[in-house]
Amino acid sequence: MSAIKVGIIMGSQSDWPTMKEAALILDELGVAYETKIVSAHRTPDRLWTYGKEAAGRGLQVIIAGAGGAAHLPGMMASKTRVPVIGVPVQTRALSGVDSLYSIVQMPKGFPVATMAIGAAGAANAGLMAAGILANADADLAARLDAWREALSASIPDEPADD
Ligand code: RP5
Repeated sequence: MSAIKVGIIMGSQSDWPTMKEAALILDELGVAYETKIVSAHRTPDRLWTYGKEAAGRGLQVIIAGAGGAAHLPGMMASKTRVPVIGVPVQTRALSGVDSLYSIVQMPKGFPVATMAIGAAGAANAGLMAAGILANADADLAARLDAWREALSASIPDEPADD
């Protein structure tokens, strides 16, 4: 198993069904990752330690998902120079628009690469992380190119009735 370069973190166990979409993509592409529950509000010390140690532990990308008052991605970006990809988790009360706004409007200086709300955003976060790592990993680049080609090939030319 190669060294872990991607951290998938989330604010709650309840975020896992969404964030698992990122993990499944990384599984498909053969990218090693770790998963952790790190809450900006409920476990702030865990957030601080994770951010402080991320670069030194060799993490190259952090995928951070949270819902509602989704401060985890932004706070993580403030604590580490490791690029943070934010995933707004879909909420019941406001359908994830609250999550999106909480993540996307970062002040100049501390960016978060914000994905779409929900499962598609989480899957795209996995693809984005793989794309970043592929810049320095020719084997991964070939796997990612093949993955993209297979997706394109799976799209029919014409619509069909069910
Ligand atoms: C956020 O609050 C989490 O990221 C989660 O999306 C949301 C709800 O958390 P639970 O109450 O389900 O644990 O911090």
